[in-house]
Amino acid sequence: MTESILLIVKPDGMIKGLAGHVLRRFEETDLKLVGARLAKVTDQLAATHYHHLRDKPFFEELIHFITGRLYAGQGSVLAFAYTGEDAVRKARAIAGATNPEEADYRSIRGSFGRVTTKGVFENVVHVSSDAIEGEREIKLWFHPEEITVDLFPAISAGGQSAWADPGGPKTRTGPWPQEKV
Ligand code: DAT
Ligand code: MG
Repeated sequence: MTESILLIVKPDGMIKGLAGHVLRRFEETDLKLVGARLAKVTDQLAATHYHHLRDKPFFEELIHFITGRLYAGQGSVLAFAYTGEDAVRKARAIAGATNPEEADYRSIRGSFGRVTTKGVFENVVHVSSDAIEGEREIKLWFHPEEITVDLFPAISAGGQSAWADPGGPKTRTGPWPQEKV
């Protein structure tokens, strides 16, 4: 099944100089890169992105981590959108398990991640957990015109474009979408 996922090189990955390595690992797959963006993560974006974890004891530390506050504000992130056959499984295999101590040593998290003494999982990358999350996260992180193929329906009005259904819970099926012209 064709799926789309959001990949993020998290602040620890950026500071360690791993963006090129992560990109190379994804270039070695048959997934198609359809969006890329350098961002400084705001509290609002972080909280919306990780809304499913808001009741967890580590939530506050997680927000400090992904916004870059753990790194004296140094931590920008790179966000990428990928689409392709079985994208969730392929991307999560490259990333490895959530806890870097439990991740396969050959995965990105297993090779380069660590758990800090405060219990923060510095796990280098984010990858969407399923296709529904992939759609939600791509729509959260990107404007429609930043995605190079028509992944999801968008509307435009007054020179502005927006996702037709921002929280869209649907999963796509079928072949890769048409290139935009
Ligand atoms: P994943 O990032 O593998 O999809 P998730 O969505 O459950 O995992 O959690 C998001 C992030 O939250 C994860 O990358 C690191 C952090 N996290 C999850 N579980 C944690 C835990 N038990 N202790 C500390 N951080 C945790
Ligand atoms: Mg997740």
